[in-house]
Amino acid sequence: MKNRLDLRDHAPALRRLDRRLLLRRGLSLGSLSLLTGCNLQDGDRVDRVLWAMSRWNDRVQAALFSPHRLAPEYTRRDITDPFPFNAFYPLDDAPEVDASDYALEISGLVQDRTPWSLPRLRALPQVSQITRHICIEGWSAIGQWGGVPFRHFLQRIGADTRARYVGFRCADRYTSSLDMATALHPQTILALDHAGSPLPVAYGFPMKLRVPTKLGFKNPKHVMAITVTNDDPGGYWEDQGYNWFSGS
Ligand SMILES: Nc1nc2c(c(=O)[nH]1)N[C@H]1C(S)=C(S)[C@@H](COP(=O)(O)O)O[C@H]1N2
Ligand SMILES: [Mo]
Repeated sequence: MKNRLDLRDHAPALRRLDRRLLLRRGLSLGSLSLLTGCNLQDGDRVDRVLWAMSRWNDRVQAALFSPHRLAPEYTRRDITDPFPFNAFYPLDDAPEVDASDYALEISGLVQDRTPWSLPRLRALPQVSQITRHICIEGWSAIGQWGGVPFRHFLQRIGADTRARYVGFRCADRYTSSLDMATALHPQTILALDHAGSPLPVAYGFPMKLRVPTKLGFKNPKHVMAITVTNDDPGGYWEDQGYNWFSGS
């Protein structure tokens, strides 16, 4: 134990984590070193230890994620108006995607890689949901989104649903990714509408992923390309240390 990192150096942060684990999951920090499966060495930087914890947290969250547990749905009266805009740049810089030559790219572990035009996406079965979007920056808002159940879309393109991840690339070079269980969740939708009309530029025209079981940053807007893969695609915020699973 001598050359192990002394976790007591980070007591306040760890106490908070311990409390959260205990409250939310009935786990304790005592089990952490056993469960991480990584030896925390003396030379390890604190950020590496925290990354290791975050990856361990992903595994615990993925194990506890239920494909059947639904995010709460709300009524029209609950809708936040105006709905907030957020991106890693100001609204004026949001990408203007041309609807007429939009062609959603498909790659990876799928049978049919034919790109999708907007009329073809609109011809698929559509659903609508009123759910809460929660941003890691400390705000949340209730909105209405409409579009194609993503599970249906994945089946339609012959995706290998045993693959681990679905990755997204956006018109503004934003990227994100989902685990397959979340991609197949009944409330995950390939959204084309916001508040009953085609998505405005602010909220991701012409298409975004609406994932009410995930934090806002895992809801990519202006999606141009989708890939099904076993190699963790990461993402814009995921790669900067935001917890990858980020359930809400
Ligand atoms: N393409 C793209 N998608 C994105 C982002 C972005 O900067 N670019 N920001 C994410 C974050 S952090 C949030 S909170 C939501 C904001 O979505 P909204 O503008 O519809 O509220 O979009 C997510 N998806
Ligand atoms: Mo966010």
